[in-house]
Amino acid sequence: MSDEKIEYIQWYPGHMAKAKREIKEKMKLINVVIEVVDARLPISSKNPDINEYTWNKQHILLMNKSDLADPFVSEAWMDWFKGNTNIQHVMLYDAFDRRLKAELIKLIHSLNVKNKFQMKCLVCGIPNAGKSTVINSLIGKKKTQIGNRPGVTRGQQWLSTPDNLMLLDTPGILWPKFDDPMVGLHLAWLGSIKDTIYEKENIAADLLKYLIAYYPKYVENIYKITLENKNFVEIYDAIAKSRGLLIKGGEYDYSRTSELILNDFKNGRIGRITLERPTSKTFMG
Ligand SMILES: Nc1nc2c(ncn2[C@@H]2O[C@H](COP(=O)(O)OP(=O)(O)OP(=O)(O)O)[C@@H](O)[C@H]2O)c(=O)[nH]1
Ligand SMILES: [Mg+2]
Repeated sequence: MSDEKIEYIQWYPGHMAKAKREIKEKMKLINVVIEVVDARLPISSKNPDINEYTWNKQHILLMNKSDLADPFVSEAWMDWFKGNTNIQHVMLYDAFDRRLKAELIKLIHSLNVKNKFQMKCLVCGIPNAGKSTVINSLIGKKKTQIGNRPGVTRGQQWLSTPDNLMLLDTPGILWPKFDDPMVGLHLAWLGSIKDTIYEKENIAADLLKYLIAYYPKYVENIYKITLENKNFVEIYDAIAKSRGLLIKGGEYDYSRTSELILNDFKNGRIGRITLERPTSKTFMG
């Protein structure tokens, strides 16, 4: 995919600027920052402004949704974070895994902070990274609303866990400008950008092109089609046909086909896919 063809996506609505202000106001109270990123996009889903919150706090980075990411690339990212950043604690995380939850609780309690008896943890990150799900799992009950779309949490909320942690759930925050247009595109594929601000069919087409180039077998398996000797439009048609997505008159329904591909990717049905890999040039601002 060449950059010129990519739709430039940007999403920084007023509620995010407000959410950022409200987090800053609370920072005096916070002992530990639990930053949640998406393991399928560990750097581009990491807010470059995060140092404003973490510089004098204990910092735990959760590479969440690791069950949806390529496990080999995730290991490479773990090494990269340990070797190239000063983040104290990095965990490959899955908010539905009880063993990891126990490990996280143990880690938080082991941290050297004031107010050890009621540690206050900020849970922050981009929209749809899984912040509220992580919190619910630590509480052991569904106390915060979750959903596989961005902007589910609209305001801050303090929640306490059975083992005396105070967790601050916060709305997902992005940043005013993505320097690289690929970042906006990738975040849209993950469901971290509101789907009314981009052209779904374009974003799905870019995703399908990426999948055909890097994961052709996954595409063949999930949609029960063959890619050989087909051009891009024929592949789109084959997916629509295989899933019976037709509109009146027997035409293929590109709108629903686009939706299908985006949802399958977002929910990890296509396979365990990581969109970025660490290289010797990877830099974290
Ligand atoms: N597979 C998988 N899905 C997860 C994981 N964590 C969260 N999810 C799903 O991701 C979606 C978003 O979760 P939320 O907890 O609402 O995300 P959030 O970061 O609070 O989102 P906002 O409040 O919109 O900023 C939900 O459908 C969750 O079920 C995980 O570790 N693995
Ligand atoms: Mg939330």
